[in-house]
Amino acid sequence: MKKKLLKVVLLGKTNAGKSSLINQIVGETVSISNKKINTTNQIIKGLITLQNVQIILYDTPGLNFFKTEQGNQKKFKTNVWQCILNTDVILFLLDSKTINLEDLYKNLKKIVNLEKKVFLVFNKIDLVNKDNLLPLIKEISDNFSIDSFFNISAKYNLGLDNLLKYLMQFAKNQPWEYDQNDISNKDDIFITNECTRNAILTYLHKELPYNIEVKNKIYKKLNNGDFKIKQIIKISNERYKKIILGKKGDKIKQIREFSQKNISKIIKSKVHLYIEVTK
Ligand SMILES: Nc1nc2c(ncn2[C@@H]2O[C@H](COP(=O)(O)OP(=O)(O)OP(=O)(O)O)[C@@H](O)[C@H]2O)c(=O)[nH]1
Ligand SMILES: [Mg+2]
Repeated sequence: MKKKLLKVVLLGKTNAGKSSLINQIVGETVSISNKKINTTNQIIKGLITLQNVQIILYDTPGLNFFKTEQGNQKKFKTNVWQCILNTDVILFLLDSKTINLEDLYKNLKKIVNLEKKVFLVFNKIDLVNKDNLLPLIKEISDNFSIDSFFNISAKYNLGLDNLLKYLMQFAKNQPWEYDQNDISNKDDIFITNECTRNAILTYLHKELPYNIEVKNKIYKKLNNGDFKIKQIIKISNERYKKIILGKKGDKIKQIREFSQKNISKIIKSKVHLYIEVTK
């Protein structure tokens, strides 16, 4: 069978469930998800190859990413825009519980004239009554030419088979860009660093989690099959150290344990995680 390729970009506000959807489709965690806002901070590709079709799913930072950080936002917008232009299909994801039509229309106006397929995906269908979405779908179709609407739950894997099947028909006769078994363009070190960033997002509040960077220092498979991983949390200000460590080191303990557990799940091995906090 001839090889086919399909490039799909996921767009939507922060917390719409873009990363959750990609992970559920790929079947592994390739992009961290969190109930805190602005979890994804760069474009990550999730990959799935079904028979002769390879699908590249581009996870993007939420459309309202850091409204206040002008420099960052500009760079991120350029990257996302280039990514959109490079793809065949746009999946615009909505959190069905918090739809703001004015905001949606503002975003749709920017993408509906690009001559790309645009699908509107109502996510978190587990939290709402589907029937309540019907008048909304009617109103949106009256105003924009949307190629198709879907109801899904990324978290509970509802409606995803249907969505995937539908997407596959838009694949083009093109060589694949990745190996058949690849699931992401990122390596294991990336996702293990991200697990610690996710733990920091979970256990620390306000702006602090957004001002740190996690780097890998040691990533080693031991003779018994366990992994020894050492990471550094890079902080921009010395005073953050106390906050990250917490009283008697209780915060960093929680962060380390949470991250270690998630890394173990992802790399399917026992992990010994060490974390250092430095400027
Ligand atoms: N109930 C429910 N929760 C969901 C569903 N999909 C995602 N979530 C939750 O919504 C939150 C945000 O999910 P993410 O996947 O991080 O959202 P995102 O769009 O990638 O967010 P950013 O990276 O910040 O742009 C997490 O707590 C998820 O568990 C769903 O179908 N149902
Ligand atoms: Mg995300």
